Amino acid sequence: MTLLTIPTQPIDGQKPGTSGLRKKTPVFMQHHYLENFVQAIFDATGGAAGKSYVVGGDGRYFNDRAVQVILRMAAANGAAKVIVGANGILSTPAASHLIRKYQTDGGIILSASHNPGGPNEDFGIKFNTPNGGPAPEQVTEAIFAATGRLTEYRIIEVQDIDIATLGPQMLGDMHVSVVDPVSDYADLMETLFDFNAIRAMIGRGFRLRFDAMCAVTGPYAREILENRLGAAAGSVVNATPLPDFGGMHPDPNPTWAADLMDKLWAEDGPDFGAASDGDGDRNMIVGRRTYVSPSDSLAVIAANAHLAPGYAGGLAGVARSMPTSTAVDRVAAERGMECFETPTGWKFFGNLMDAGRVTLCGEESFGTGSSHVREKDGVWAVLMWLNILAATGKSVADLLAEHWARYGRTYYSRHDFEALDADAAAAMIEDLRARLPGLPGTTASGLTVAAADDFAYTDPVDGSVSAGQGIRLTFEGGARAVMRLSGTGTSGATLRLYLEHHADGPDGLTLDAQEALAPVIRAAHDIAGIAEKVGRTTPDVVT
Ligand code: G16
Repeated sequence: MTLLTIPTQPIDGQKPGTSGLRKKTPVFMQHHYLENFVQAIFDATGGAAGKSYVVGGDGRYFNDRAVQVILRMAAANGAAKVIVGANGILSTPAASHLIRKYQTDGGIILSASHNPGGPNEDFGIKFNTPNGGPAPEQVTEAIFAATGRLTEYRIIEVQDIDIATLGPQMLGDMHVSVVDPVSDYADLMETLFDFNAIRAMIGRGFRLRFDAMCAVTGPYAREILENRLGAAAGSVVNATPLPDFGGMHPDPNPTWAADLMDKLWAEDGPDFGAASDGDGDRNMIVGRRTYVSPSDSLAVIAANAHLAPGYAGGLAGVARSMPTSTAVDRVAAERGMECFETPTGWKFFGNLMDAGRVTLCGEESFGTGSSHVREKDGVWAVLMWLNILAATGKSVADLLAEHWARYGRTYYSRHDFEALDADAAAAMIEDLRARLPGLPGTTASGLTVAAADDFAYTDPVDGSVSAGQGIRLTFEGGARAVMRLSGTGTSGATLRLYLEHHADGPDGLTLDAQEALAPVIRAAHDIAGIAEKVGRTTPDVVT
């Protein structure tokens, strides 16, 4: 075994986005690309000497090679121990749990989340801090700065390490512990939810379908839903993680999980459906002929979480990302809970959870989670819903209808315009930003702008400020449109247009969301000039 110090040079563009560094797989496979970024992580966080880490990923193409490189680099940089999921597999929430459980100095997670995987698709890497959460902006900026200063990286030359066999081994002076990716996580779920009640509901004939989309949650869902909770064999579909996700786009939304939607709309379809994404942190919840928008899911969970044993004492507070609908705010107001509005990105919830200010967090981007880990958690959200259904004996449709009857319905939709010319998209946002001060009082498509700003967030725990987090247009009558460019794409730009409109009820709660939102959709297009500036009139994906 030889310790090598390899000369290198900074590589442009290694700047983490909303959630780590995401690029096309061939970019990551370029000479030194992964190695440079890993060395920058170590350099920017005080070095790896004597430290311990968790390493794993969602199993996408290049995951296995990247894990070997990271282990060899951790050993060469003097790390004391690495805990690695068998075959390099860990869902993102399971990795977060292991970091916390074994109190490591952080973790390196390999995933491009909901982006497709494969030799010509996407790959990603991110660093999680010792609290188990995604590195906050100060840390990702330090990593980016370190990528610009690199002159060398350290790695040991050695045969591939056996990461298929569970148990301890040594890599030079570094301990490597290969762990079952599922068991610790599944045990944690048993402490939070009433497995007996869910098992009894399933025993009474409740049928469910979980679509793992050939991504990382298959083994987790099989163990928990089928083995521990007694769902019929085959309830978990697309359950084998594949390097290219079987060609699927593992993004749990009605567009990409269309097969699940079809099954839930079919005659004699199951009572409950759910899907998760590449790395297991996202979720989509569907009832029989009932789609639950992520914002509504967050609000329903906020109103009912106390029915799950792990949350019986109530929630300390809730948080949502700014573009997420205000449905949860209404629950928080009624319960007297603090409710925080943060920028897009799970990393912004970490301080609030660490400070004990919030228990439950959620985003419109199919992310929901709690302070049991510091990542959003797809399987957790599914179990929370199952626990609520078991405790109330209600269907998803009834639960949602009763929620709307009590709190009103916040109609919500996100329109994505993908693969835009990056310069044109940035220019459109810049132009809009420049016009914000003049917008209040003006009218577009019959709606009058009441307020217009660019969202800035001051973290209430550490005082850090994050500006430029999305353009907000609020209209008289309360409708809202938000626009921002995605920070997770790997080619061109994606414009996200988030739309909401609240109806108090009791009438007008059962409209089609697009119909209810039609006026605010028109106004947002008019004001931003989407057709004129980026040449699009219809979105590629609607959620
Ligand atoms: C990541 C972040 C989320 C964010 C989402 C969308 O999710 O963790 O907080 O809401 O991206 O971000 P954007 O709108 O910038 O594309 P994931 O599941 O991709 O890690």
